[in-house]
Amino acid sequence: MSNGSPTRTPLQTRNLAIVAHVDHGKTTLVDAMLKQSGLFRANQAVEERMMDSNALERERGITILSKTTGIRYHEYKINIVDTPGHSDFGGEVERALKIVDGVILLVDSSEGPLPQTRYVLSKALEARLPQIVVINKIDRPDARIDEVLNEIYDLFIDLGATEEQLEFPVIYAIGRDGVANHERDGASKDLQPLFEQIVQTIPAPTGDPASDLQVLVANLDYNDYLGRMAIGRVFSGTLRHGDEVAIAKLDGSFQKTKITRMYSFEGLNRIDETLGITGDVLAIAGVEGIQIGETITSAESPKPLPPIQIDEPTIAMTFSVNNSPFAGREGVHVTSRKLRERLDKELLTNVSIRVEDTGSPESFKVLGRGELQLAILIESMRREGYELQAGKPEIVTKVEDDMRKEPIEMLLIDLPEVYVGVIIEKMGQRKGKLSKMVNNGTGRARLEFLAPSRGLIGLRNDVLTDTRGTAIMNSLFHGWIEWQGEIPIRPTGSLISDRAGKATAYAMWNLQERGELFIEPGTEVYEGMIVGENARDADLNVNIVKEKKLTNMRASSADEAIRLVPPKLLNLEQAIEFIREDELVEITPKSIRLRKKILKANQR
Ligand SMILES: Nc1nc2c(ncn2[C@@H]2O[C@H](COP(=O)(O)OP(=O)(O)OP(=O)(O)O)[C@@H](O)[C@H]2O)c(=O)[nH]1
Ligand SMILES: [Mg+2]
Repeated sequence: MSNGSPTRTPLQTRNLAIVAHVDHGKTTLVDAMLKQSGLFRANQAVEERMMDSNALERERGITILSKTTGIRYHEYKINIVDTPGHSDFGGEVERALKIVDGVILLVDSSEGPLPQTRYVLSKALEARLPQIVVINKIDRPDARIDEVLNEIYDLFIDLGATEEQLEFPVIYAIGRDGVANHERDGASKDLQPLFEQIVQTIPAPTGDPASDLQVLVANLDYNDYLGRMAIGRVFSGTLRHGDEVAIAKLDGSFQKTKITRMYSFEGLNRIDETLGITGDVLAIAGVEGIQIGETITSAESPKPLPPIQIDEPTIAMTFSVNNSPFAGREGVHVTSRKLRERLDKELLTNVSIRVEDTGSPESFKVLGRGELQLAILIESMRREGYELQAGKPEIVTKVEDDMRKEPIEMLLIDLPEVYVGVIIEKMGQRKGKLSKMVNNGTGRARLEFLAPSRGLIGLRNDVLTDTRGTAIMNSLFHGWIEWQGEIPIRPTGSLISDRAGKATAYAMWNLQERGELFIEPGTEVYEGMIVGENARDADLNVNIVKEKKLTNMRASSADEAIRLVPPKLLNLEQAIEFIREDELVEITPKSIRLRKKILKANQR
């Protein structure tokens, strides 16, 4: 056990979160901070982006969940929360901000502030958290350091920052190389200037270790031996191993319990603790049934902290039991009870997700912050052995002042000039209004739109196709507006298998001029399964299992000459973006299939 000395004071603790737009280098900077705090042996091989520890994070190269680590710097203990930068995971950032006393706002030296920079900064300003601005990746050949700094000032002003808030310190960094400086061409070769700045700018926790206990629970964890664990921050008082405490539940009740284990965070490890004082961030066991937002507090004079409240979900999808003809072939968890249990488990840790009943016991309405967030949930479920079907994502609307309102988003598209016309036209169809256009003379332009969130569903694929993969798109929830009327959906129909069987190369060869095919030859299909996109606007039932009649065969060499256009195998996000209201994505651990809700051709 370490660190249990009661002589420690909150003055030696710093709690901060690193926030930024996606990919601006947060997790990489944390790597460098961990390495330079002496946690590893000199030549110890460590992975890149150590904090991105779950499989989906590593595969996709993005952070999905906020995670806490801690380092030592001289006599200080610095707890760092690495947050995700993708807008769908904004709930993770909001939650992280509840347990810190300041933030590092990271901005890429070339990309500058982007929509999620705006979002995280607005949340930090709202919470009155001091910031250290880090202009990162200054090694980029296309760095625009001075311009970016000006853009950051503009953003602060735009968000109503006070004079005092505008006096943020600026650090220039190459996170990947572990270098930080106060001046853009400073001589420091390590992160010393950043560590110093943290100690100076991020205030020590206030609150009295001698007063009544208040620990806010911001995250949950599970341990096979210890059961459910709460990850929280001590806001006041002192917590000891074995203490009898109360959990102030979200419903206002109190539940007595005994603390059985406590850990602090150090690098990638957890350190056994006997004592936690004001300001400490701890993982705590002995709190079975605890939920995010609840307070662990004194049993004698309980003082709950305000529960964590975060922004509402904006998108909904129906998850239902797989009832396709292939149901149960590939998954282990296939019943509605299993589905419900899994969703309930998700609700415990994923604060920005909601689940509603639909009137049918077979399906649930799952609400979240975006398509990616829901796709990640589905992806995790299929890896755990679940089968399910997902419907087309819908935007959450609300009625206010007798008016039906829908969310709008600020959308930023950075693209080569030549595509500006095409994209403005496309956005027009999706009810987007161009609000700003910047052309910085480099051959690329930046378009800013206000568009209904509905109009953004499936947009990414479209824009990438139109711009040959060169556009960069970012969007941010902007507010609510009056329902904008119908938005034309996918202009194409589906190619639908009219019978069960195995797709043949011969049939596919004949079908490929109709549109793009989604499956490989040999794939097993059922009646009502979508096998491609029809170039025309109506659905078309096709026979994709047709065998070549032997009598018509010229020679066997002709058969080998069949050259199929490679099929477009949709990944989960693409499949979700593709389907219409009367279609579903069928997800199993092994397959992603698309289908009509009504399978029988003669019933559609
Ligand atoms: N040139 C350059 N690239 C960097 C630097 N720091 C990070 N990168 C690269 O930027 C990319 C994104 O890095 P991450 O650390 O995953 O970014 P992040 O902000 O954690 O991303 P999310 O968590 O998904 O929002 C990676 O390819 C890094 O190698 C840097 O200082 N210079
Ligand atoms: Mg990251």
